[in-house]
Amino acid sequence: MTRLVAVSNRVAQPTIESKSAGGLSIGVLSALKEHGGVWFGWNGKTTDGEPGDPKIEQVGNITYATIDLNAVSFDKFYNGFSNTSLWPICHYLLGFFRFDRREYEEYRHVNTLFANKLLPLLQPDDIIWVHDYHLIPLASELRLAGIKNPIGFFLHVPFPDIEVLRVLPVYTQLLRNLCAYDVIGFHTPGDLAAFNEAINQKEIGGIHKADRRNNSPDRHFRADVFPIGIDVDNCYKLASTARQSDNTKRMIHHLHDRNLIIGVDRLDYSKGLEERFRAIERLLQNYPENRGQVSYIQIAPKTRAGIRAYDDIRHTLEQATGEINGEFADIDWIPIRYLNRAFDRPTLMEFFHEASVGLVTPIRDGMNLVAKEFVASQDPDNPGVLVLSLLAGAASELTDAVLVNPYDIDGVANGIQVALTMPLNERKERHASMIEILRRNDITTWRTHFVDALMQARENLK
Ligand code: GDG
Repeated sequence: MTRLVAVSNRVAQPTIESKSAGGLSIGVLSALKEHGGVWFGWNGKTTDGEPGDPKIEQVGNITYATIDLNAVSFDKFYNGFSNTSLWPICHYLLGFFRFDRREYEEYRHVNTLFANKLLPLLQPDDIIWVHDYHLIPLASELRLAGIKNPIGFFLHVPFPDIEVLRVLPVYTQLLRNLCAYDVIGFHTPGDLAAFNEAINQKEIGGIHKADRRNNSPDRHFRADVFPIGIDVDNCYKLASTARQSDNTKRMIHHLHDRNLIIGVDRLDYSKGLEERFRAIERLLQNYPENRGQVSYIQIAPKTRAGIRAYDDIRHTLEQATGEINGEFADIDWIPIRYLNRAFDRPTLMEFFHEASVGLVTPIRDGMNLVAKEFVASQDPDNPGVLVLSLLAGAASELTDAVLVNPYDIDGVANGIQVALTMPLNERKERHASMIEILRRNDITTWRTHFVDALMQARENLK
């Protein structure tokens, strides 16, 4: 029987309490829950020595196979090349980019290690689905070890334009590594177009559409768009238990019937939080009627502690919150509640349900699941309005959101004002049209289309 083997850097293990799993884990877990299979990757623990054999744990229809990583190796692979070279490049944020060849070598070493630890677990009929930028060379490593199974790769972050990609000294190697997969998936047509342009560059020997061979004369790869989605009904089910959780009751009590504006993001400089806080300030300056009438709650659980840019953004936001609250707060009201911690998923969906405005304004994002969860959590008879960055992948599907450029502080403030004052009929129409898109491209469609593409790759080889 065909097993689905998902591989990602981090595995969200069921036995470890994790309130903020992040977009990749949410997507992989939902796909595996439906299909069943194996999830292989790092368990979140570092050791002084070399990692041992994978620890196997069966929960329901999912087999979790996880390994430790050596602490020094992890630092160079994850904090270094993955998150200080690749992440900024993929998000067009070159001011955060740094390159160190030793970190790149460790990145390759960890990919070799992943391949070696995964090998003994693989069966001839398995289809393998590798996730995200941490593991681009994995298929090449598995092929070197003789693995013939179909292997797919899904990129959860944007694929950058060639002129940006070229800043990375090792980009040609990584492009060749990508071409070793049978299926390469992106969130948006723009990402796919950027990839196609990159592989046609002379530097990598120009892999043309008609001749997409991946390291062997009998294999071709398919690159395509698979926009990640959510479980729409599940979000609404969690959301519509509103006013039941203790946190939600307390939140509503302190809201005093004011309009709630909500943001939920991993604490990451790509999420545009500083610009968003300034847009709230501008809203209160440009539209003073909102003073005392709106409450903005920003939930931002910490991630990637140990990378300087992530500590810096925390300090910047603490300072901005202090300044804005200092300027506008009254005896019985503060404009911004900035919560630097995670909440459980049902509570988040309940908060979305209560909000008049969902503020999702990343300065670049592969897709952005929060935008989709916000829409799915709304009451169709009285929905809140999504204010969405044009630079998030989700904007290519959710065209009925209030679309804004996150760098344009006045523009975002204006977008929030439009959302706050939007008539009920228009809110209902926009919501209905977005729900239709969310249902069409939901998590099942994402998983099914990708797995079907891998099955097809196997057929093509016969
Ligand atoms: C990457 C790409 C792409 C957030 N805070 C809490 C919490 N979350 C959940 C959200 C959502 C997920 O984490 C975040 O997903 P996003 O898509 O918004 O962003 P990334 O983590 O950057 O995800 C992104 C995604 O992969 C999927 O391909 O869309 O572009 O960057 O589900 O609800 N969950 C809980 N508590 C929190 O405090 N429980």
